[in-house]
Amino acid sequence: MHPITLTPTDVVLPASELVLNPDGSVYHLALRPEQLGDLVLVVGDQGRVERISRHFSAVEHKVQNREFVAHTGVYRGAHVTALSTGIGTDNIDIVLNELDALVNIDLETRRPRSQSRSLRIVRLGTCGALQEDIPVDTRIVSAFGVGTDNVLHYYAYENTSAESRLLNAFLQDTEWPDNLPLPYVAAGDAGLVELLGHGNHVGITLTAGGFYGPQGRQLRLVPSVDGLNERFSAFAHEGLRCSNFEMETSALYGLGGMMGHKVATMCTVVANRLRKEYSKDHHAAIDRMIEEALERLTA
Ligand code: R1P
Ligand code: URA
Repeated sequence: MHPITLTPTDVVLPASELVLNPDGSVYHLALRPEQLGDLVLVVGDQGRVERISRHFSAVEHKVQNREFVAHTGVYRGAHVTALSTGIGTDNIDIVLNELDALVNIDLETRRPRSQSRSLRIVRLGTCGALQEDIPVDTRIVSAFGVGTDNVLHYYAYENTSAESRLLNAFLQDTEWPDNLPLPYVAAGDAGLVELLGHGNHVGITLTAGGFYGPQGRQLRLVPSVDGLNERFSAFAHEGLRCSNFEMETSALYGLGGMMGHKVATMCTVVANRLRKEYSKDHHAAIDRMIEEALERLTA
């Protein structure tokens, strides 16, 4: 996904648009530029931040504002920030814009920098598998995010041809219902997907705008379209299947890619929707994912 255009570097961003705290930190993340690592590991769950930073040889900075907890430190000589995003692509909109502001906007002059900097941003999440042969406690790396949320529709972007091919095939093969918002597609960084995907499942991730109805779960309320998950599980495109449901990747890939950052998602499977199974010890499986990701990303 590419931006159609970017804000020119001579534009001074007003106080209402680029919101800064009195200490100069960005509004929600409460971080200043020097408090951010070059590798940012984003997680939904606040509790997972400490599960990452416990591996650091030194923790240099800790901050919390609302659901956004950040620990910055050193792992094998690399400067790493573990950051919780909370749940959903609406939060990813905040997190990605503020991470990008930290590195690509001069917060003193309030102008976009002429030389842009690229972060590595890797989501270490949890997900529900949409394939019977992907068991709980295994890991899925997202080659593409298909967003059934709405966030990217508010940005001026154009798709790559691979993204357009996937979107068209997905709409056609799933007979996308008229009463649902139009999906969008964004690719992850190919190099990171290859690095993290080795020995793991690699697939197309569906990013939903909710955990229950938008992922076809039925408690007391009934989903508006019957059998949608079966259509997703049956979908395959250019060697990739619809592997999993989660709630952040499409916006992470769309916004991160447009801003010029390298982004990827790896998720531990906590639920298998076809086998109707849930992990018996998801914390242990998540810890194994964290160790594998830290190892590979700093090798
Ligand atoms: C739902 O339970 C949450 O778990 C998944 C979903 O994407 C959603 O955020 O990811 P995290 O475990 O990273 O939060
Ligand atoms: N996170 C999700 O969004 N869905 C699942 O089924 C499991 C984790």
